[in-house]
Amino acid sequence: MSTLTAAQIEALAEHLENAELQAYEVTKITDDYPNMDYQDAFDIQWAIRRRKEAHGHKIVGMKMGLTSWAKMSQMGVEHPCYGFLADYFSVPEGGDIRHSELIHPKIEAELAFVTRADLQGSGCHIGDVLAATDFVMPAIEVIDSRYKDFKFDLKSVIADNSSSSRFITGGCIKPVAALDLKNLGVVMEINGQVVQTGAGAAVLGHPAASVAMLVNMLAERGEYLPAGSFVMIGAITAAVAVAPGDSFNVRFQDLGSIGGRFV
Ligand code: 0L1
Ligand code: MG
Repeated sequence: MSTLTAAQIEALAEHLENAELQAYEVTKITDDYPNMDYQDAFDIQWAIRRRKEAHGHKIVGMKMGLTSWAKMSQMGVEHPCYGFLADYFSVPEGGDIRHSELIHPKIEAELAFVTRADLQGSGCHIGDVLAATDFVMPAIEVIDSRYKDFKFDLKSVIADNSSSSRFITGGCIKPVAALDLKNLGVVMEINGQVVQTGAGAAVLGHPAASVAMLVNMLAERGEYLPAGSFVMIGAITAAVAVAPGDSFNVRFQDLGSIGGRFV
């Protein structure tokens, strides 16, 4: 069921995409559309995705967000969400991220799964994901909610592509059999100071559970995850705000590290 018209979906997609591209804050969209539902929210996100593709961008991956209980309670929402990753969101490892292109960025330590077989829900589970995974690699996500003061509800954040803005991959790739994914530790440093630590199980009890949830959520729209997909699983640590001049380095047990700098 949806409550918004096709014209309202397109107008809200344009509104949120403009805020992303021009790096300005907006009020959460449920303030103006209190009766909008989850289908409306995903329709807006998918309309933003179509706008990117129409402008010649490639969709290079998917991300899950709000996959830890700590993050859900930190942000005051009650369910994980997903978003898409466009080609220009990708920053090279060790590269500079221009803070002025963003509103109020925060970084998160994540893992990414790259698949070698199609995954289709409903009923997708951890075993399906592990069997279909080619390799796992470290990832850092830069989230940047377009909403004022990073405050939103779940419908508003889904429409805003789940705060996606930049990501970095690096370190080593390993097959799932070579990793203890639940106990895989991460240490995040900013300007040489340890600011966050965590382990893979922070993400829905097992990192592969996040990919399974994505597949099952995609199935609700008749979509699936094709072989060769890159999927970020959501934050293992809390998100940390960054300022221009900050450099970061995140160490991932058995998978190397990823560093970069905000300029
Ligand atoms: O976990 C995430 O990638 C963030 C999803 C959206 C919520 C937020 O902006 O904190
Ligand atoms: Mg994230």
